[in-house]
Amino acid sequence: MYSKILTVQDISCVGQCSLTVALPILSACGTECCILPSAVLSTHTGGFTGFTFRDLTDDIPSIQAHWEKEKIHFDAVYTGYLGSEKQILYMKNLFSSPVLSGAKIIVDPAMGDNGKLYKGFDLSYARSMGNLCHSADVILPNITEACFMTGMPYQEKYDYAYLEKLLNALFELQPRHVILTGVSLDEDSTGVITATPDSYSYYKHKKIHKSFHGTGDIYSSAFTGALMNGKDLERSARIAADYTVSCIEKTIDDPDHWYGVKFELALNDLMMMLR
Ligand code: PXL
Repeated sequence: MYSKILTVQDISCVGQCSLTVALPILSACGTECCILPSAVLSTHTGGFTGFTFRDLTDDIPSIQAHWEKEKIHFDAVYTGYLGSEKQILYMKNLFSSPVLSGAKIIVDPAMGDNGKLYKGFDLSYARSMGNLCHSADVILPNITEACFMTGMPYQEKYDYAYLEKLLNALFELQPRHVILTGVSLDEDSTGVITATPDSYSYYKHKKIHKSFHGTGDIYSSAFTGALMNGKDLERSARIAADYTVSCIEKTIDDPDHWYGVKFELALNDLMMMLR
């Protein structure tokens, strides 16, 4: 099943995140990857200082208008890091454009981790992102992003009761499905929850005790690639988790490689999992 996916996120020129991972991963999954860059940064914003930031918000309406004129159509859209609140509003408009009629809508509300928002984002941005979830078939927040979008308090340690509350709060945003990432109920494991409004399942895997930039983008790209290869939600969530772990394992022994993960070295594993 060859599908054409539009992904909207930034170009961090250096840093193995957003478009520089989404493009190769979606291509490796055998899907056509079209892009709408939300901003251009010299590096990502985690761990680097003095990075440049060119906001491309104002280019979005004319790019969309051109695609509409050309009758271009995508089978899915996957949004990640967006450069401004106005851009979130533009995404709402894009989601209802003929270029995306009948398309799967996948929203990764990439804006924070470890209880904090990334540099440049505030509560108002988080609320707007929560609003964008309303149109989505699948949203892929981590626990931090889920808390900021719903107003639930962030906790480092939690139990199933807390997670159920968080899922209920997320479903009030009215996405069709939720994949909640980075769910760790004990010291040695982490995992992902795949949820509909009535049920959820937990895929638990080994935890690597170091966090890396860009793994959320790698997860969402692999998830989208698997889903658009006809895998069901749960299977796609597992494939993406196994691939992300494999990327981290290929990086962990290299202390100089702190800004991202060597996802390229595990692309073959991902392709095998899609067979
Ligand atoms: O990986 C998420 C991400 C994407 N884009 C930019 C970022 C980050 C995380 O820090 O800074 C620019």
